[in-house]
Amino acid sequence: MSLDVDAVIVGAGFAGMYMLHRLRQKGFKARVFESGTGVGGTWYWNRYPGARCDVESVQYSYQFSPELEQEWEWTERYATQAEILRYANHVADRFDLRRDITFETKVTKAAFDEASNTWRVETDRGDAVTARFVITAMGCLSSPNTPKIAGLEDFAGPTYHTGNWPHEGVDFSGRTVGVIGTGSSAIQSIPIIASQARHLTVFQRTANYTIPAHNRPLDPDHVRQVKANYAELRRRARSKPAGIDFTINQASAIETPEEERRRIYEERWSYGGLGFMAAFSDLQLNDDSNRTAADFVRAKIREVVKDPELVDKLTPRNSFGCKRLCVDTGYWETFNRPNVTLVDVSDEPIERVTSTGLRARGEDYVFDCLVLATGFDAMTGALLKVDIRGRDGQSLRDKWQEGPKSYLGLTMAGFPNLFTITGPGSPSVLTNMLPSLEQHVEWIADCLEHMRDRGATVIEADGNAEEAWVAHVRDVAGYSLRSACSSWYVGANIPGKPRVFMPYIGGFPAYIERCDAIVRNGYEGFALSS
Ligand code: NA7
Repeated sequence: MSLDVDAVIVGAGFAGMYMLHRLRQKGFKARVFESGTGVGGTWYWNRYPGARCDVESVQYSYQFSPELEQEWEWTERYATQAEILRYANHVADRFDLRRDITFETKVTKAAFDEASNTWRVETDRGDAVTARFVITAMGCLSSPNTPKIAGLEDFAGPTYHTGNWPHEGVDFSGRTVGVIGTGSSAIQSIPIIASQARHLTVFQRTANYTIPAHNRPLDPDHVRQVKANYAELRRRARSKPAGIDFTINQASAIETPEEERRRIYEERWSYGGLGFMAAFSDLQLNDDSNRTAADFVRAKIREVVKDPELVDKLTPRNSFGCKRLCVDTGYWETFNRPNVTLVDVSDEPIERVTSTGLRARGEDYVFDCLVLATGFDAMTGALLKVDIRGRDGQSLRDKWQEGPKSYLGLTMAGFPNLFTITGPGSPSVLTNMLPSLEQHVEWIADCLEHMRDRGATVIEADGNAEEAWVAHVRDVAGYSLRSACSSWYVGANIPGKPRVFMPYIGGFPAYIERCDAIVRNGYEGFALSS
């Protein structure tokens, strides 16, 4: 049977773009399908006001090309969505990627044909492509969650989801706005929406922790230094659990004398950003240690927010960093503004959306525009939207009925020649996504090359190896307080989703070592055949 391409890649975000480039470098033919009109993935869709990456720009960037590293100029400590999207477009142009990307086309089905050991991939535009391999590069937070709130379709004004924002932007000047949600997207957008809108009403189900970004233009001297030592920075980052070059304090929070502990927290707070999580080594391991961080942040809220009733509502009750930690610019300060109202819907769900606003806690709130900052069906949502069928026609939806099961978050038993970049069971969302996806892309490309060299046409994860990996992912998660609260990490934001801690929390270095060891041991846990 003739193949149309060696590999179909699903998605032209950072993972799909690099996958295409890497496969081409190794002489494989690939076709990328992308539902958007352009490249950039997350940064293509999430154009809401204030959207930024909360990993510093010099680290949230590709490292596969030293030339690219040297020529691209980041302008701020944390890059805006617009700047990251420009970078993605620059990469697409620089490496001439577009000619192998089909835009505005969704992959709807991928089925493995056991007679020919190939995949048949179908799209919503009627394409039918045969490929030896399918590689998903669909992102972990790419399937927007629109909550099933009664009456949502009755709202007369415009409704926007932060994860699917209009390309032309939205000007809220002089308008009244309702925002549902207080996760990262809300925390980034609320200060900006509040500065434009006549009035903003925020509906909060769970109060969240956030650390100030202290964003600033990048100092050219600092950039010169980074560029002169980029390889060293990348090496250090790779040796850290999150794949980000933070200074990790190995001390225990609870065993550190109070005054010293406060000094350390203050220092991290003034520096800003996600590095706050590394202030002590046991913040996610020990309840008492965690409480010291939680109390420190709660005290900061009291310092900033003037109205004690608001302080009470804005104070998170869950453990610190259990939901994804946020990074903000002026979030709590925003609630001191006279044009902002906070409605706590933690104990009573929003009753319904009406034509003029919404009804909650027995009251009607009226506004012109509604913003859903309600997150995503994380990690599995995008994959399960595609009808993926492996051996014996088994569907991925059936296989994952009780939660995702994979070997390394990369492959699955019963689904030969299918790779999932940053899939559930890999470090993915607990790390800097760029180095994480680069590691997956390189592992996959090396694997395909290895197969070609030895004449193998099929690779498949062994069921026992998969089970052992799933158990390992679950066991490691059990040590962390992060697995204990209702977050999107465990699927708790999607009604009916099985409660499983989806990413691998054992750390990036341990994960890389495991992937490399598997290769050294002749693709241990995989069956290769011709
Ligand atoms: P998140 O972090 O999942 O936040 C979604 C927010 O929406 C969160 O506050 C939710 O409350 C809230 N939500 C969701 N459904 C409802 C309903 N039905 N009623 C009220 N409130 C609701 O998504 P983001 O887009 O902010 O961030 C996603 C990730 O992107 C982020 O972690 C970074 O990694 C980048 P809840 O907390 O579930 O009670």
